[in-house]
Amino acid sequence: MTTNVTAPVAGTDARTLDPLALYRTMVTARTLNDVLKARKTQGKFPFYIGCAGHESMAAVVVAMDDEDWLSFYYRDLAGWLQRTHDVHAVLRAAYSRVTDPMGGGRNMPSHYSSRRYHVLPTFSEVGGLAPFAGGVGWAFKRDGSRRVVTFVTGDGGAATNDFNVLLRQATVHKLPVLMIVANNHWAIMTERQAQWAGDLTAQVRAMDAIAVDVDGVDPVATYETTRELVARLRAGEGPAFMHLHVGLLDAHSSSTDIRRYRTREEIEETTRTKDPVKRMREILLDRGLLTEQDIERIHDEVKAEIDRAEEQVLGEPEVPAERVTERVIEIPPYEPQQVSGTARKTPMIEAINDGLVEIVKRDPGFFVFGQDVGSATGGVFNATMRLVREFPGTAISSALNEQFIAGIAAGCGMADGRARCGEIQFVDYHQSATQTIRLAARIYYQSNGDWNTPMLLRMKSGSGGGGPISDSGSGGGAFGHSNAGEQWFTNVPGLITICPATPYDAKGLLIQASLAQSPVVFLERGRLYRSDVPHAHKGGEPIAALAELWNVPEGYYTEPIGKARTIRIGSGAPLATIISWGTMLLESAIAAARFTEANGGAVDVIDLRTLMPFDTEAIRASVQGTNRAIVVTEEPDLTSFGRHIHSWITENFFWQLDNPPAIISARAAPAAPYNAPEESAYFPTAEDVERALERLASE
Ligand SMILES: Cc1ncc(C[n+]2csc(CCOP(=O)(O)OP(=O)(O)O)c2C)c(N)n1
Repeated sequence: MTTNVTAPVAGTDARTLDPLALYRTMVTARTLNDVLKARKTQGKFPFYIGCAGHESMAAVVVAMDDEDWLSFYYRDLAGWLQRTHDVHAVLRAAYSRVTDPMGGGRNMPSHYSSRRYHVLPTFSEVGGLAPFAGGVGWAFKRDGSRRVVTFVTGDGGAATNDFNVLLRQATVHKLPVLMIVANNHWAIMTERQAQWAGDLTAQVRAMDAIAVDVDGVDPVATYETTRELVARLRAGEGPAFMHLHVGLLDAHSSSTDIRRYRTREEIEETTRTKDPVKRMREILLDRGLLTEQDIERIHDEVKAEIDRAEEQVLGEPEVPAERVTERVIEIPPYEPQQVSGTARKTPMIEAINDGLVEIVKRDPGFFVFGQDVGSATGGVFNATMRLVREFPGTAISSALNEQFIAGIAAGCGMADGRARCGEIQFVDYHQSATQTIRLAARIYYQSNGDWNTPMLLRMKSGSGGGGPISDSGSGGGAFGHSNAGEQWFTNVPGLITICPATPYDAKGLLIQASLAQSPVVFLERGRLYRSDVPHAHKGGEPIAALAELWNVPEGYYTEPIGKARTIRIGSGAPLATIISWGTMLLESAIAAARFTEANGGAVDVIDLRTLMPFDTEAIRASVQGTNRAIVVTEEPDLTSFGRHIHSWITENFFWQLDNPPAIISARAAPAAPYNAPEESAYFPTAEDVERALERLASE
């Protein structure tokens, strides 16, 4: 891999252990835990999940540099305190105060997060951060900073797909990731045996990671082992796995009654033998570093500090309700530029190649990661062919696992602060990555703007075949290769969804998407990769209003996100507005050309380009003039993005419309079948749009 991103360099000397300071942190965690548990019981806030039994996480953090990143579990209060020394933040999160630095009071307590302290934003989804941690490790390996990222989960979390993806990311690419499973034997009420069979540590070792079992009740042993592992990770020997054996001294959370699923004997045994705070105290007493009086004093001081902090936090403002829609999505500011490069007729696949090259030229840390993309052909659709030829190392072939790809792009984007690109070969197969994509889109909101997740996910979507369906007929993409995709993405808050219809827009929008701080799904219609300008009639002239959009300038230019393009076909006042995107823009333009040729007048064809957030003003401006609207979508006629647009038009223009807005969509079937007759019956075409225009015009 190339090293091309400047970054802080982590030290090679592990921090030496100050056992008294460590003890104080652990006592602070336990005391704060007990205060928060009591406040929850008193009804001061709705939820608390505790750390008792997991305080050795502070010792893990001592063994790391401040430049190293952390992905904590909800049990890692002691780790949080060791890194930040911020008791106030914990109380602010519990009491949901605007001052909460983890998310302005938005997230549940114990979901640790801080960009400043390099603590990745904990998700409620157990294991959810794991693929992101792989991406952070990837960034650290690329930038040569010798930083390490630590990811922590529980024995339940070890069974998640996410954790297994991280194991694969970290081992295949030898990433500097320390993976910790804090095994307390319970996953809510389910015992460890339900999570894996055999020896987990041996299994991870067999995957080619350094893997060790550690007594997590002993903070000093935990520190020593972490120190050793971190040194090996910095030396490039990574990844490492630490199976940390701990005990859970409380119920799972404030919503669980411990006595209903654990026996009295087991609870007593765990309390007696698995308390790391007690063990640390014994170590310090044994070594003569503390007396009983010191211990009492430390406890009193810690309690007084927490009491003072709580009093202060209770005086801080609560969250105003009207904030609820703030910081959902960030659209990059747009500065129009002069496009100066020579333009030439170019198919969309070449425009995408060009766009990727322009991005790499300005951002040498940029790369595309996806199945086959590093091959000589530049993936199965050749989108990365120029990167492979001209910028070695910027198109990298991935394992066959979409969540793996999304995690690398998302985590690396968070570490680098700029979008890195994942390519999903066919949109249909993004589904194993759904959770990672959805969480990436939530981070900005969840952290109340503290974190961004720049990520560019490109994917081939839509019906198989080449060119407009009306010209070229069926494509045989069938199940697994022909879903439109927008129905899956446009309803994810925080996600930008783009679907270009023309080569010019594909390049300009792709470059602009790489500048976004919110994640972007970029739907490339496979049919359009090599499509020519559409013709109203076979063998006739190309549609003039579209021809210009096949001329792609050389060099750098951008097109704005969130802005539609209105294409007027015909002349005079427009009679109707068609709202479409992707391949359906071509079908709509063909229909409009045929209709205006036969009937005179004009039709506005709006190419939405950005599907979410969509351009309400462009629709308003046209529909208010025409009073007739047709939405054309390639999605099946079920709950869909097209239906959303249709509903939005109905709600906003009902009293102005001359007739009910029409929706033209694929049929309500799972996907296009392989055989030609059924496939043709499934997808909408220009004929359907033309018929709708005729009907609306005659009513
Ligand atoms: C993906 C997912 N599934 C289910 C849950 C509900 N849930 C929350 S915590 C938990 C158990 C986690 O157990 P473990 O990883 O062993 O951690 P522990 O709480 O024992 O420390 C479950 C099932 C969740 N939050 N996320």
